[in-house]
Amino acid sequence: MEKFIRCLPKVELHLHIEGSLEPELMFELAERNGISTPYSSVDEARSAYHFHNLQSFLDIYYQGANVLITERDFFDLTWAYMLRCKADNVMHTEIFFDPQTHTDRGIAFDTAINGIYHALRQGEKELGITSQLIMCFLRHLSEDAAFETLEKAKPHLNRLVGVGLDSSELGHPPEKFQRVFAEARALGLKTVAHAGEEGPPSNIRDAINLLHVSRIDHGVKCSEDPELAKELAISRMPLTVCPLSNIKLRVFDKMADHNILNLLNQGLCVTVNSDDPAFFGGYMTDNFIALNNALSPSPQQLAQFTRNAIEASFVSEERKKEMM
Ligand code: ES4
Ligand code: ZN
Repeated sequence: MEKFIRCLPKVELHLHIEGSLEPELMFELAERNGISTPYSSVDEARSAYHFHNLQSFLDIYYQGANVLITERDFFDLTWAYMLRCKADNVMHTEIFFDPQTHTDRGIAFDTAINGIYHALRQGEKELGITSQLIMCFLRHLSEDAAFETLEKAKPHLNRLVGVGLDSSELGHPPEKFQRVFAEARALGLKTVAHAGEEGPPSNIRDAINLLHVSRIDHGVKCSEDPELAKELAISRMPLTVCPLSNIKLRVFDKMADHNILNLLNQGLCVTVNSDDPAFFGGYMTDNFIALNNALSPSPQQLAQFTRNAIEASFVSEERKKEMM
């Protein structure tokens, strides 16, 4: 089955590029930029990656991003991820970046997006991997800060397929960003949002009804509201589920408790994704293998995750047909 999983063509729809920063590259970039990290070695960094909830992870994740200074740093980060996609048989990927994590440190919006974008283009040319870029607003920051970020994105609209909403879900519900999402949609951008990761099912409803999202990122808490789960199945609203992330951040105690297979069996458009693979213990193949080991899905179910991701992706019908 591992061979089947390795060979299975995959589509990733939930990946924070800053969360793909491996400790080895973090140290390389720190040295190149003459800055220090809180860790004395790669092993020490890895052993600090133990989390008890989302916030305890976010604190370490934002700190890691401090080594990203130049356009080349963002390129190198993204290129390393594209090579990983190749190794994992990922045909297409739709990645997030968090501009505010960089602009709030004095790094220009353009520096970050240029480096990321050029690596994505090289990935398409040299590796045949197609991609899209989604800019996320940090929901623990203000609505005004999100509007300022959207303003900075305006010269780059042709490089962005959509906007998303990430960071601390508890205390920062979707309604806080209703107006900025409306403006993003008026600019022709699609919308997605993290909802129902740690927060209640009502955040999933609000992301749909107030932010008009095309996908829910995570969404696993929908099973606490069976009526909502039924509606998600009927509407085929995609959920970008991240199994290893959910275990590392204690959304579920263990993989055997994960609800992804139940949701699939109820007809929801669930997909498998890696979220922050450098911090959570693995990329796409690793997530599939972890699911396989704990839940023993059939080959048909594993393939359905890819079909769902193709259905949920923001690519042309022509590219979808090619991937199906
Ligand atoms: C994130 Cl796992 C997760 N949840 C919310 N925001 C995030 N940013 C990066 N990873
Ligand atoms: Zn995420």
